[in-house]
Amino acid sequence: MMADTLTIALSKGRIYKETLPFLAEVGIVPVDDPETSRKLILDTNRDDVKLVVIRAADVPTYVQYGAADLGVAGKDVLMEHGGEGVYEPLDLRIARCKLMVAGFEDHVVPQGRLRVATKFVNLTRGFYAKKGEQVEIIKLYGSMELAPIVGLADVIVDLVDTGNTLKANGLKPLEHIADISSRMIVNKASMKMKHGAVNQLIEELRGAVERLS
Ligand code: PRT
Ligand code: MG
Repeated sequence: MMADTLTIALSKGRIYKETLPFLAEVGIVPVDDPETSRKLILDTNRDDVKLVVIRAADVPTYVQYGAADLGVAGKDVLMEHGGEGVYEPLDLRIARCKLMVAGFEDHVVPQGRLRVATKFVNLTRGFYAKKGEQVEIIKLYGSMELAPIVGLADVIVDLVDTGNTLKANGLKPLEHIADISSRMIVNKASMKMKHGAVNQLIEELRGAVERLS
């Protein structure tokens, strides 16, 4: 019988860079470099493993619909997506950061609803709903740190690593929402239909994470 082909969805940048050593440790080496190649589907040294390189926020969607069998996505992206149709069997412990509420230390709490700017609309709604707070969420696609400065929002919900970006804009972390790292996710149907290949790869990667991190 022919071996099942596995497609793994990754995003360029830190997730690709930090996943590469784990893939190498289990014997998967891409033939092309996504940072220089324009190809969106990368061959690897293994005929049965392909990589697709897409936007970070699109990884759960590709895996949910089975366009990729597996993927690597930040917990922030997974929380925002909702995790429908995917399993999350392995924490790769890479691309770590914190999801925080941030703003001016002395920001005035408005009479009406707090205005929160973020690209994480769903998870932000969930966070404040859990606290029983009614907020107005303003969807942005980037540069969230600007929003409080120009009066677009009272606070932001964003990822914080060193805190340098907040600091450079006069903002402070105010509330911790979640610790973030990247996770291996698997399409639920692939987990059944390609169980042998998927499970073997996950367990090999689990070992690689233990050895390398
Ligand atoms: O960049 P692009 O628009 O293509 O997509 P993306 O931002 O979704 O991808 P990418 O590669 O930037 O991030 C992928 C994943 O890395 C995220 O989903 C997180 O899980 C994780 N990660 C880890 C981070 C950071 N650390 C991080 N520091 N993602 C973003 N940042 C940004 C943050 O948004 C803020 O602008 O870095 C800035 C803060 O960094 P400090 O060090 O100044 O605090
Ligand atoms: Mg980015």
